Amino acid sequence: MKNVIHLLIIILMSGCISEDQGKEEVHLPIDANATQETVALYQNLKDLSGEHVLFGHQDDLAYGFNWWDEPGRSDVMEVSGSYPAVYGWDLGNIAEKRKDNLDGINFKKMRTYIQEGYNRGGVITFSWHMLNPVTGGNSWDTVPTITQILPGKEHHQTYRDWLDIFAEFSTTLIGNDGELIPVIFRPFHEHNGDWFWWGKGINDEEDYIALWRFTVEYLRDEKQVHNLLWAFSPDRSRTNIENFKKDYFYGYPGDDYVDIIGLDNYWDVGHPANETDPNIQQEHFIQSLTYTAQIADSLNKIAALTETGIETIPDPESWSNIYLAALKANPWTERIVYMLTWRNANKNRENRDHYYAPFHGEPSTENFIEFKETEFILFEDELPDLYKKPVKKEQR
Ligand code: BMA
Repeated sequence: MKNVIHLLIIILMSGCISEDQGKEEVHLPIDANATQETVALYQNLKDLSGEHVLFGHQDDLAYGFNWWDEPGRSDVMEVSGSYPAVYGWDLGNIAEKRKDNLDGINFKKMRTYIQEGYNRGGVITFSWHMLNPVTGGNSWDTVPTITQILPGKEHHQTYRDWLDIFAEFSTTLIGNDGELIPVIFRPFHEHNGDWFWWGKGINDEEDYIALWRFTVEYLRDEKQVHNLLWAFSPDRSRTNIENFKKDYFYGYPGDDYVDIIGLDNYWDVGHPANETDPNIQQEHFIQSLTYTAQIADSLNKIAALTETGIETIPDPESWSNIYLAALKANPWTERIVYMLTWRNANKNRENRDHYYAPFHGEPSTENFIEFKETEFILFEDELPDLYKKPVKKEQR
């Protein structure tokens, strides 16, 4: 009898294991050698999708609307009681080994902010307003560039050198747990626009794809960077909503080169250049999120609103009426797993009102607190451990 029970237990267990393995197989990032924490982050985000949206903010720990470089501070924390769940950082200027990024954040300090966020359980994402490797100008120096930096081309070595610097920065980010900090890397964003040197109309689509693929292969296979999840993020303003599912794929490098199906959408949330009626804009916002989530689902990937916001937050109820309303609009929009609002530029340094999240005394604060308090939206203080292997839903 004892033997029969033993056998039964073994049979039952092996059933569980193979089911687990099956699940893991379909949930793996594109890097087969991704670190355990990176895989866990990917799987946990996928598990949270449909249940919660993580709130994120660019440059959150480095400065705010009226402070600069004061340890522990964060506009989001000061108004809501919690740091954001997602921290965006930009590596613009790193390639030239400059001390500071393009918005004045010292790279050594950025490293400590990244570590602080990770140690508290937050998610880190990088964009890279990369200098132009051909002209030495900035990201907005829109001369045809990609064709000159691909393998075998005149400026290829410069590009490789810059990736080496990126690799060195990314592989020396270590948390208090002694592990490499996973990063959602979102290179060459908004490439369907024509404002960056990697953009549409300036380069051929196949060159953009070749650049993306080279970048993945070089960092992953040659430089052995294994703490990255790769996010693709076209801009909504250069898609036709009627044709979104086709337009989205401009420059798409392929399923083996992308983990996160992202969308940058400032356009439908009140962009000053968008003259569409606000109610229609809201409908378009919902449609764009619905389609993004459907695309992600069809590819078995994760969907995210990789950049959003309205400069100066003209509508103080927008956290409920625009963002939450759209994210909760239907079971598809609910699958967006995080949203990243852009930076709160420091008023003294930049002498302009360029902020996208509330700060102490800013009129949308009250509504932002309501937004934070909904069960659906997660800030850092509500996060599960995203870096541990996920517990299957039914075991929670
Ligand atoms: C843009 C603006 C710029 C900034 C750049 C990179 O959207 O905020 O001021 O330099 O992002 O962060």
